[in-house]
Amino acid sequence: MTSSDTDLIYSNPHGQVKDFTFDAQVVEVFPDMISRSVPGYNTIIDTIGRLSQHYVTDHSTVYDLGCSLGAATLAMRRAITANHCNIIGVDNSAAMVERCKTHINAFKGNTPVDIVQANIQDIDIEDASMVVLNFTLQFIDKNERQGLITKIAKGLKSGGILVISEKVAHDDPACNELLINLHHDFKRANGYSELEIAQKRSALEHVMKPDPLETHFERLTQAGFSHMTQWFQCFNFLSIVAIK
Ligand code: GEK
Repeated sequence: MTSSDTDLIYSNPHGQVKDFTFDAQVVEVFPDMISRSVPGYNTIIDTIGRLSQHYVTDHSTVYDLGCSLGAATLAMRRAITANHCNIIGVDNSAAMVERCKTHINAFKGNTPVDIVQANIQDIDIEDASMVVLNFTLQFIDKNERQGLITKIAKGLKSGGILVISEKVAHDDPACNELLINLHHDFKRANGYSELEIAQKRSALEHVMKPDPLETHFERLTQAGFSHMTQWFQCFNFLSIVAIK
């Protein structure tokens, strides 16, 4: 069964597959696309909400970097119990930002939310008690990742947390292949065809560059975090939390 918000972007042959962009066509189908493509997405969003309840403190700022349609922002706004804090959602896609604002405004909440169109490499991070990079770092130029994580570490208050969720590349080729195959099985089980899986893979090849888990831990350590744990993994998708 399909509806107008079902992801059918790669269901017909594209000839030459173009690099993936977060444009208006993707925005239309984004919730369906991400929940059928990212194993554990809903669990991760729920857990981001739960973490915000514990870690967001009074008079602090919360950042949702690469916020897309604001799923993490909404989960946090629902769960935050701290007073006088605010959430800033940032995305560089104009189409995402426009739809995200409409989406956020459709729900009520006590914590003010500001959705900003910008590159996350260019924004200031200040007085933060929680920062979320939910499947965003993998789209940032590899040379800019350390600078971004270091900036976030500096902008976090003591005791504040950074959540990083990513697709990862396993160092061991046999394990990497096993995890990729399981992920493709997951997509098949969610109704994606072989053509859709293959074309999406080509579209993301030059755009999304996963790191191994060890690289994330090394980067966090270099940025000055001394507490970090991987709290979730399903196939080659995982989530880490680091505490300042
Ligand atoms: C969620 N966090 O639903 N600056 C700002 N935004 C960027 C940049 C950049 N340099 N590069 C990419 N983006 C969301 C899901 S999606 C993940 C995040 C996915 C944005 C991009 O426009 C897109 O909206 C988002 O990062 C990645 O919890 O689709 O796999």
